[in-house]
Amino acid sequence: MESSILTDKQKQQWSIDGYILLKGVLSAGESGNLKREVDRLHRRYVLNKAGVDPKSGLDRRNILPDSDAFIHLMDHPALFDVVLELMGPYIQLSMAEAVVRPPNPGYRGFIHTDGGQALRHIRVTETSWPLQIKIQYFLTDVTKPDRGNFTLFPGSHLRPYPEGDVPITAQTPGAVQLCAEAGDAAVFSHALWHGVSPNLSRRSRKTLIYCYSQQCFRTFDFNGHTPEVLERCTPRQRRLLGDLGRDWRPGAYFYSPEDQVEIIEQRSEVA
Ligand SMILES: O=C(O)CCC(=O)C(=O)O
Repeated sequence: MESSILTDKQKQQWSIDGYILLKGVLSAGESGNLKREVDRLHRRYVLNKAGVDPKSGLDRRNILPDSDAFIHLMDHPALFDVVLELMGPYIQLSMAEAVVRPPNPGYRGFIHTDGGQALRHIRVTETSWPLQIKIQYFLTDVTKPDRGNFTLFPGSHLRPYPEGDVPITAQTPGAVQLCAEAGDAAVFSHALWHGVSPNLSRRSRKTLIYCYSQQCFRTFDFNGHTPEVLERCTPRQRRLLGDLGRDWRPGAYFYSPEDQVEIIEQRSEVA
């Protein structure tokens, strides 16, 4: 990609802090529609189950089969060019998750890095493509701390974070609880320590989390996709889901296919 989508200030924040908060990337109509889809999943997979605590939240992975709106979001025009600018074109979608975090007084929140034991030990330089990024789309307003805020430790993607016996929480010095409105999105790098604050409000916080990784990695949420999902996708979306245009064979991911840049950098199409 030749021109930059990100401003100098955003690029600087990405390098130094390891995240950026993008304001108003989804229209009110889009975020409202996605929130309704998340509410539908919440009812279907949690609240409508016999004997469930009505205050239960939702943490549903691999949501692409559940709605075309979730498929469309994987290369949404407002965000996908940012993904390409940060990561380059040799990428795949690694996860798509819907989260509802209900009020939870007494909960301390949690902080972690993604990718288990290994990924937190890999800290790339400021000028490197990241191994992975995540986008958190906010579908409800979270305008004050302790409302189930997405919480992060700026700069922790560049240095070993002190781990010890004291649990790291949203109250640990250095933690930033992001305040955001429905339609905003936070983009963050793979080794950034992050998590969620307690929700002391009376409203559930609702978000969608999409993760992209370099194509030579394993995906987190998917082990292949059904023809039913792939038929609903554009060629670019299918490529993001691992359809390389050829059958898997040893070495299939050693290099990306020759048409990778052409397929991935085309403008978004609506499926
Ligand atoms: O719900 C949250 O904000 C936490 C998200 C998170 O921990 C993650 O994306 O790994």
